Amino acid sequence: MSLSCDHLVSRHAAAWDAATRHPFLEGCRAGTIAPQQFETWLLQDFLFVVEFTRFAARTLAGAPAAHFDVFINGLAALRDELSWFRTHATARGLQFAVPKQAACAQYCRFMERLADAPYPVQATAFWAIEAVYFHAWRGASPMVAPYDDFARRWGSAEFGAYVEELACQADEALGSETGLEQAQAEAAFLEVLALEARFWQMAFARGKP
Ligand code: HMH
Repeated sequence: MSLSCDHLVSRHAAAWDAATRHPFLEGCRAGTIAPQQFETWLLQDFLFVVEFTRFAARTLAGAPAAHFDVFINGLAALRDELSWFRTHATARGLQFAVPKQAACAQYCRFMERLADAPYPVQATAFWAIEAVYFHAWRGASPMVAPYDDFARRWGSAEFGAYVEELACQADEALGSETGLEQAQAEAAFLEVLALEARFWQMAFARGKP
């Protein structure tokens, strides 16, 4: 049987939950998150998205031409996202010239390592990275202001439709692959889940005394 994105999520339900539910998100929903926690996430996520944009470009580079449109639209959305992050940071008086924290640096190194992976593995990891954000923010919606703006960015039906397109492309790529590459895709999926949980925890722990 060929591997699919749906299988991956149902096969690893506990790890999926750990990546998409966190007290950080509950704090944003309820408005109880401390500014220092939120701002840690904001700055580190910007640094993450810079590297994620590079990963998007590399994934596009190895994709069949029929998959270009979805990635090109994704890259355009990332361009807007980077400028949106800058607007939010400026409004809060924050500077992006901060070092990456360990959890962020580890996630970025993972995406760099995927440069050598076959396209089906990259497509699966790319889908997973967007899919966890959709489920995480949507699952904790609606959020109180000012966090509602963030929940809408990744929790919207429109973003969900994009994630679905990414899943279709990853499924198609996985369908024609050998067991070895499917195993590699599954390992990358699990690594994304572990890195996500660690990223939430990094931001959450930052604001604690
Ligand atoms: C940590 N994971 C993290 N940040 C993001 N912005 C996304 C996923 C989705 O783009």
